Amino acid sequence: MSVNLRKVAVVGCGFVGSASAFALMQSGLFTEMVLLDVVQEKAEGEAMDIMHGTALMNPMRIYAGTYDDIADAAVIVVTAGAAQKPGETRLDLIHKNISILGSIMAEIRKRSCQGIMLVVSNPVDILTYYAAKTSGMPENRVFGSGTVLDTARLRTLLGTKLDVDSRSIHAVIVGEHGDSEIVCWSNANVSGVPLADFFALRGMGDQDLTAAEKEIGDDVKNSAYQIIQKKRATYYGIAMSVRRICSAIVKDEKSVLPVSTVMHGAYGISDCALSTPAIVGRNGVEGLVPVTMSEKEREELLSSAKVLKQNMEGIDF
Ligand code: 6V0
Repeated sequence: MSVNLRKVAVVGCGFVGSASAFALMQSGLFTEMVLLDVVQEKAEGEAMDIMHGTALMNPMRIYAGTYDDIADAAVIVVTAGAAQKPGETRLDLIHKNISILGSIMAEIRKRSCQGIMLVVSNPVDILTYYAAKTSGMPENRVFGSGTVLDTARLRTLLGTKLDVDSRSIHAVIVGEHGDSEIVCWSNANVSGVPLADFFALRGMGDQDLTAAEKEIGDDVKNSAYQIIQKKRATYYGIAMSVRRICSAIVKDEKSVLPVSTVMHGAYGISDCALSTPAIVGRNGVEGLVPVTMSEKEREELLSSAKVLKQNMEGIDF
């Protein structure tokens, strides 16, 4: 079946699915959107609600559909599954969400989907690996939102600290989307200006930089826990991350984004999926971009892969 480049599907219409659908409706990237949820009424209600906004925005058809409807979608966004409760880690969700993803992959496998599958449900790296192995789709067309959200959080906090547009900040988080993730401080810069120099420009010294690295790194890591504690779920930030990734795909932007992909030896890592900067375009992940890291960051990346692999033990891929 050929791909309809103007069609997107969202599987799972909870907080994240509905916020992503809302962001995608406003993006103008698509003219057709299929929503699917195990609770059919949920998909129907969200489709109606979001569809009413199209008269004020972009013409678009939005409806609750079936797996047959999603087979020709350019992007299938998977957000189905249990979310973290206060105090739970992403890795605590593995078994519940592997079983949910298993039922979704069984449906995807039956159809010859030629588009791209973007996994968002947590733990996103393990579920991405599972989806890549079980969907029947080629690996370059199955990837996870990974640390795109964490990197956005990092750039936002650094932008605030430095009083500069966060879009001018080049800094990336690699590894697990979760507690073992790594901020690549060693190559962070503001439009090519090293962080230490930009701190100096703002009247701050090396000690301020060291303190900020610790404080901001912790804040990024803990932001999901804090938001869930305060409002039960996180969804706007990830919805905008989904929109950003879909834009890279549909417009064939070849953007460098830290999405989660199956690793085959880069950085000494294989047999798991995690985030490192990758080129994203119409064909999905078109290659990894080798990011310069300090020795310590490299070691932490290897440890992050180890954490993921330990948590994958016993799962039938
Ligand atoms: P939610 O609000 O409970 O929504 C989950 C939805 O999935 C519900 O509407 C369910 O009915 C639906 N669902 C369950 N099983 C199926 C199935 N077999 N087929 C179709 N739909 C199904 O959770 P929320 O939307 O808050 O979170 C969804 C997932 O996204 C969770 O795993 C979160 O941990 C994860 N997130 C991932 C983020 C990331 O950066 N990757 C960020 C935020 C949340």
